[in-house]
Amino acid sequence: MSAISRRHFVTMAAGIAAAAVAPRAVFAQATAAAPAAAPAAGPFVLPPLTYAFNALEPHIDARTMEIHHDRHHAAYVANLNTIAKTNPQLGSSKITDVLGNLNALNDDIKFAVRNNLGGHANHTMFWEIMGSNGGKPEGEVLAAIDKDLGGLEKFQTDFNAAGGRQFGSGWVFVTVTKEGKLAIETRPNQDNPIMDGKRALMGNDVWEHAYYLNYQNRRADYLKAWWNTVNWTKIAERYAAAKAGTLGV
Ligand code: MN3
Repeated sequence: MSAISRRHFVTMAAGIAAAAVAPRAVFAQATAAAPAAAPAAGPFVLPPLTYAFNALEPHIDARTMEIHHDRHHAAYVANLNTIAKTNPQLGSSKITDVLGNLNALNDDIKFAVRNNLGGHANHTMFWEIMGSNGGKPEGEVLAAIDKDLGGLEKFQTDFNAAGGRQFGSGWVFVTVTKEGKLAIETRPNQDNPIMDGKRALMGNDVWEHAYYLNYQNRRADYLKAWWNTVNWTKIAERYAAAKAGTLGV
């Protein structure tokens, strides 16, 4: 091997090694089909939507989806990459580990990590559990809804009511234990159940940016319509992962 080709090989090998390590920090990896929505300027990557911006219409309009994903979520990712420049351990840690132990962080980044990594985790879950081929809850998830949440109709009514009561910005979640037990819980801002040692099976974003273009102040109408976007196949996968102890964000 000549010096030049050897150097080329070494560079390539280093690149492959870096690529093999990098996905550890990228918990929602890009699929081959969808281009990344933001340039990779650090260890955190905006996960591309796996459906079109208009796929959830008329329940969530394309413009809201585009702004929500490409600007709001992208901003959390960009902020994390900025923090990671001076705190590289942030980019090489598991997101669930960081969110589950925020008090281990230095005071100068704790608040920003809580908001931006929480926002990154929340939105990654949010895009994943929506889609145009929603289906219905069945099997184990339906059995858990019947057992813990009083059946599908009561669950949806109670979930919408909790989302409506959340004052200001925040989220309404269904949390899930390793035993598969479900509960409806809200969180303010970009807090996530991981911060309390729990996991979100699913959740809805009740920040005004999630619905204001189409629904203005009618959050209740948005909460009701949102059920038409829910991808129960994904939620069944998340439920199985939660029971296996492998559910990420
Ligand atoms: Mn949002």
